[in-house]
Amino acid sequence: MRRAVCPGSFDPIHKGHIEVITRASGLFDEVIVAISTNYTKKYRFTLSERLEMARTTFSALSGITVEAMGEGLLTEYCHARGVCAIVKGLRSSSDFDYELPMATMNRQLSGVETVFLPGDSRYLHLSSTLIKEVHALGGDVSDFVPRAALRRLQGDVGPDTR
Ligand code: COD
Repeated sequence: MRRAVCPGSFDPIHKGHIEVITRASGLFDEVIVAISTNYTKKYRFTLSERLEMARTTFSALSGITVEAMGEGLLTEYCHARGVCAIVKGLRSSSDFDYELPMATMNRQLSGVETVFLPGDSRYLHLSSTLIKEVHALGGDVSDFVPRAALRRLQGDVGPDTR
């Protein structure tokens, strides 16, 4: 069983994330979408809201599961969950410059490899930050996020307090 992890904040999940995660699931037996919680970071959505958006998005796809990653090192999470590879999407050379030291550190810490997938050209401009800003200023982001994330952005569902 070759299990990979796609880690991220997913605040909220968007179509760039979904496209990379779906392609990763074609390369591995199982892909875990691991949602991070970093208490020094300010999120728009709670962990349970981010879990719900991702779980709803991938509910029809076998081989993709969604769970919380916790606060610790990603390499410890990989070890605990029997993960052999970390999959990251790349939008630009600056993403690569940011990701390469983490990939090297993670391999030296634990032997886990990082696999980079080039983002799809339709979604290279997408980031959760930009989507939240465009939405907050009244722009239509419905082409960029799954229905579950659009509902959360629009406040059509109450806060998830679990
Ligand atoms: N197209 C393709 N890929 C994309 C796009 C897009 N439009 N947008 C984002 N992505 C990729 C990102 O490159 C990233 O790989 C992934 O999707 C998730 O993106 P975000 O923005 O939701 O997540 P981040 O960048 O906030 O997540 C950072 C991590 C949680 C992955 C990172 O901080 C981490 O590994 N933390 C664990 C703690 C740890 O081990 N630290 C030491 C590292 S050496």
